[in-house]
Amino acid sequence: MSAACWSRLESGAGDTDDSGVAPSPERIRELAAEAGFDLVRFGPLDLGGHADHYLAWLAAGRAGAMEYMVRHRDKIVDPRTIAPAARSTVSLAFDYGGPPVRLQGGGRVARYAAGRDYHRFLGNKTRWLRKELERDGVPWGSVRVGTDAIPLLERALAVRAGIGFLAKSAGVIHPRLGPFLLLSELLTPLDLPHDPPSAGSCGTCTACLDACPTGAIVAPFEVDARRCLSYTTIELRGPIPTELRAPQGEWLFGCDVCLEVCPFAHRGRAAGGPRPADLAWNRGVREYSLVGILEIGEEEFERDWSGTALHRATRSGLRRNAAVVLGNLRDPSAAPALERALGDPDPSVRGHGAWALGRIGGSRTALEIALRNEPEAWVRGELEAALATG
Ligand code: B12
Ligand code: SF4
Ligand code: SF4
Repeated sequence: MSAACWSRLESGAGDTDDSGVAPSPERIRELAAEAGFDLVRFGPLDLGGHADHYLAWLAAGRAGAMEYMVRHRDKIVDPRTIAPAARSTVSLAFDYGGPPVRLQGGGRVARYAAGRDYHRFLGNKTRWLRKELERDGVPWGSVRVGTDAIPLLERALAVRAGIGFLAKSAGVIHPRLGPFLLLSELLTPLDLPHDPPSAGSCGTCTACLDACPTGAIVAPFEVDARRCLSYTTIELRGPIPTELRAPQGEWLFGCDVCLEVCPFAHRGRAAGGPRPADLAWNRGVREYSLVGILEIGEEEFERDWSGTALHRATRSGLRRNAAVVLGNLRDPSAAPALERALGDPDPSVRGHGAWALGRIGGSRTALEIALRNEPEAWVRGELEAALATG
């Protein structure tokens, strides 16, 4: 144990006495690897310039309707408010790279969402690590677990700890493992020796800015969430802005374009080799087609999609997204299902179904009948637009 860099654990940091022997940095690195993490680094809690950048980002309205980002602003910019005794972060990363995720017959899903919900499996790994640290003498209850479970700027903490470099896509990239990294962290009362900043940088590359289908990367390092497909297909409730539907292309849930075009993309697990069980595609992704999703019932949705990240989009959101993708694929064989969708109880499904039929063409009679019966003004607008363009 390298005691030189250790101070005694803070008095009152946890619920038990603080006289335990703290685990060494080497031991923590070993345990993190045993838990299944690909990277572990130690860093400060202080966010440096990231806190101001976050506040400016919020002030510019870039968070859209993610009001929790505003509500928890004070905690997010100062991690000590949620972990007063914390002194260092144990920053963790998991490489989820792999082949593109395609549904049968068309439709794409962001790679991070194809297996089990990462909040669960990475959360379990991180909590296991916390338990081991407590077993090794860190006061019980003094360590907070991140994994998108508490208000934290996870990328900022990861960059500060040297997990990877901050990329122009706003992501954290490791020079050897690439951009397909999920982040997690422990806020600990330990004085851990901080790791140096990561090597690597984007250099003069701008591939992600050029390729983003919606122009959501409005400047290097700056994403306007309101334009990002990961926001419109997952976080946004209700109608997707009309101008963002065609650029959605085949993306049913999330988007990997800024990661796929990156020159660092074909590294780590993305380059091949064995894959952990947590990344095996879930039943929903394996078995459903876009029409199957458009017509999915509540019971099937819960049975086949709970425990996956896609569940967050809600049944209504996934059906809406499926309608948009069917419209973008312009496959006439989807028209009967989309015509049935015009009579759906969910206005979002009716409205996006109408838009999709407008893209495919035909279906005039179904659109005209639906227009006569439609109670919602915005859906009537979609039906009229579809009749005008179809
Ligand atoms: C809200 C959110 C989103 C939103 C907004 C994204 C965004 N860029 O802000 C939406 C829904 C659009 C989204 C999309 C995605 N997300 Co997301 N998301 C989050 C969440 C919950 C908060 C992010 C946040 O605070 N954004 C606010 C902005 C300002 O911060 P930021 O994105 O971290 O950007 C940093 C840089 O911009 C930097 N910066 C920029 N300029 C400057 C200048 C200076 C001087 C400084 C100092 C810093 C700086 O400051 C910011 C903070 O450090 C985090 C989890 C968490 N709790 O942190 C996951 C998280 C960021 N998402 C993640 C992922 C995987 C994605 C997607 C790839 C998913 C997908 N395939 O569909 C896309 C990527 C889109 C993109 N290019 O960013 C991972 C990123 C992992 C990584 N290696 O970077 C995270 C960390 C989740 C996790 N635990 O792994 N996400
Ligand atoms: S996830 Fe897609 S839409 Fe969002 S910033 Fe990246 S490329 Fe653009
Ligand atoms: S595509 Fe280019 S600019 Fe974008 S994150 Fe990768 S290296 Fe950086």
